[in-house]
Amino acid sequence: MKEIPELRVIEILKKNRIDFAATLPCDRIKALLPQIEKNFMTIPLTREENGVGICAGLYLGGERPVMVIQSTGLGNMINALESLNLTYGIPLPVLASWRGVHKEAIEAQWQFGKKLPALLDAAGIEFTLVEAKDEIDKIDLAIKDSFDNARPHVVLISPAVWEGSSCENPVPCEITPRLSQIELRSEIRKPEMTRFQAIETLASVVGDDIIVSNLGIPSKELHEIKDRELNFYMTGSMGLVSSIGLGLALTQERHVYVIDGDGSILMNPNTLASIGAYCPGNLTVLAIDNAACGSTGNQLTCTNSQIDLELLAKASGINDTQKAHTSEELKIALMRMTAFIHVIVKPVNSICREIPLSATEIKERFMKACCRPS
Ligand SMILES: Cc1ncc(C[n+]2csc(CCOP(=O)(O)OP(=O)(O)O)c2C)c(N)n1
Repeated sequence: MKEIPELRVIEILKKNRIDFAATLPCDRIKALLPQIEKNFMTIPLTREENGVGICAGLYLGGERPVMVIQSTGLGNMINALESLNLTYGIPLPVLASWRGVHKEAIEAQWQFGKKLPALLDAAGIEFTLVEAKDEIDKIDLAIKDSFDNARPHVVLISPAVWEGSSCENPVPCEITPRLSQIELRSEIRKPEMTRFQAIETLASVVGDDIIVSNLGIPSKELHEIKDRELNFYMTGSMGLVSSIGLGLALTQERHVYVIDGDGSILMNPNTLASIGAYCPGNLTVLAIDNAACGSTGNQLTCTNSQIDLELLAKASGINDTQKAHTSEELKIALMRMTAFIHVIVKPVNSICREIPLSATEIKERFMKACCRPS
């Protein structure tokens, strides 16, 4: 019997002990995606960059994730692959349906698709081309390379691979009829505490749980207040801290606290939709809102007068939300393990030392601590 290429890919993923797949569709892999869903815990994405964060969290928590996407999505992943995966040494095999080259009718695919190998090469990201069915086994080597060498590895899979396949296409599912209603009177008062005080409050209750902290000054403030192995300090990949927190929460029994910021949440609000889809009971996002990009000099964001992050979280499916203006209010919300705490603070940055750890040191001590029973 002729081998079905989609099923061969599934075999390779299983052989490599893949357990999670973060996916975003492409027409050319529409028969592969249901097979992925059938065989692995699948996280549907709304933006590929968000998947880089979620997969990093899954890996830090001890799992072996893969991403399955359209190659165009690599365009919005490059910064994250550089500043997160390559910087910290975090593996990520990416199976990308390579558009723009083989029998491509859509003009919008041509520019990026043709240049993609050169772009990946220039970015120092490992990649493998799979241009025909008999090259599918190259995927096995690419996945091994990614995990053995703790780096991302992109596999560009030509649509030629799936041509003539007898694999079934998915049955479409319909929208669920429902009534949506948000009832929330959300008052933002004059800020009373600083971000430093909010982080101090978190540090006073964290116990043996995990904190993932945002790039820039929040990580330095946390380090100053309470450096610990179970702190994962981000130094780049703006917008992905809550995505990493989500990935971790899906793998851990410990509680995962995320220190996020208004500027960062507004850069990747997709993360709220992903959190809303899973709402793991062991995840708390502290959306520390100083109405500014504090770390870059307090430039105003639109939470200043336009967007209320608590409403945004609710609208994204995170029902368990709370506002906190004072340390006491924050402590109560933390004790309740509220899923999303909108923490209103003044735009004040503390003077803190640089974190004296390399990215790989942060990762290694964190992963070691994560493996120890709480
Ligand atoms: C993609 C990208 N754009 C811009 C920056 C520069 N940058 C670093 S931190 C930051 C502000 C983060 O603001 P927020 O999330 O509100 O946190 P805060 O520093 O106020 O606590 C910016 C714009 C970056 N690192 N990455």
